[in-house]
Amino acid sequence: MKLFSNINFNKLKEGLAKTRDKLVNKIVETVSGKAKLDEEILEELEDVLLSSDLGFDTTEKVINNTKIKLKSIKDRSQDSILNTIQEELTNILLENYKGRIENEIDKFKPYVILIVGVNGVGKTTTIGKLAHNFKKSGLDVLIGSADTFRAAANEQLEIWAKRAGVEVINGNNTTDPSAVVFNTLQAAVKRKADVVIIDTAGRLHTKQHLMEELRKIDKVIKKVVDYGPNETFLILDGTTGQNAVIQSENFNQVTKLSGVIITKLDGTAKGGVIFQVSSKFNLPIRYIGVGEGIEDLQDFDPKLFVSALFSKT
Ligand SMILES: Nc1nc2c(ncn2[C@@H]2O[C@H](COP(=O)(O)OP(=O)(O)OP(=O)(O)O)[C@@H](O)[C@H]2O)c(=O)[nH]1
Ligand SMILES: [Mg+2]
Repeated sequence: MKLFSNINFNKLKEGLAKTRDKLVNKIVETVSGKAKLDEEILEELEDVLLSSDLGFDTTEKVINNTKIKLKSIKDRSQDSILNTIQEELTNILLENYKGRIENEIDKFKPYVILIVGVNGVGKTTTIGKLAHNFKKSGLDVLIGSADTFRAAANEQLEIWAKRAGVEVINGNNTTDPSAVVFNTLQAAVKRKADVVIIDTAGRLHTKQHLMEELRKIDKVIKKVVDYGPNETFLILDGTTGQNAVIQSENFNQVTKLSGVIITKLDGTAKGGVIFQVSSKFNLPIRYIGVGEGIEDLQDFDPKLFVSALFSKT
């Protein structure tokens, strides 16, 4: 497989401008001009992290680790303190990092990816972008349109699939998502597709309903490929801050998530939520959305992400 990397550092940097402003520039302000690093500065730093959507536990972790590390470092210059915080933020994301998904895909045929998330977070758009990325890696991709709740859902998915140059299996007017999933997987096995991506509805009314629906889909997947699904990715809208945390909590309770994709990181000041979601739920961030175009789903790399966030130019 040729590995296709969709990381555009400049685009990432641009997209993170508002989060940088809220998080990193505030950290710099707090640290700069201070003679020594004392409790007062640490408390100020804590406030900056808390107000940047990192949440209490993740903030404590970053602050405590920073404290411990700085104790063993002689150099207390502003740069050294900033580097330490940058390192600790990176470590938060590295804790659950799983690397490139392409390293796993070869081991299963088809590799089955289920996409879940509440309505409007960017599931369908992300599937189009994902299909495009996989296609560029030379993989044969099939999409299953299991959002049977909304009439226009098929059409939107078809448009994205066309852009990506991949095929969609839809329900031919069936209202049963599981039936679509079954047909998609059978088709994938038959033509020896490399990857199957399944779109689901975000509009289920109750947690109970959602749980039942996802359980049914899971069962149907296993009927065709007993190892599946390989991934259940939760899509979160990065602009929603704490709501993204609540959604993670809810989905984590009803299904076994394997990773998170955070969309709309372009232009939001709430990108700090990425640290909280990863750390609180022990989930790897697998991709990030940085725009509405087909090229705008980037592989997630913790070091690059935090470097882009801390980038001065
Ligand atoms: N700026 C920006 N917009 C995005 C991104 N990802 C998705 N969007 C926009 O978010 C809106 C909703 O996207 P959809 O893909 O339709 O969301 P969905 O989760 O499938 O929605 P439902 O099917 O209604 O549940 C669209 O207008 C997308 O263009 C992103 O990374 N950046
Ligand atoms: Mg959709």
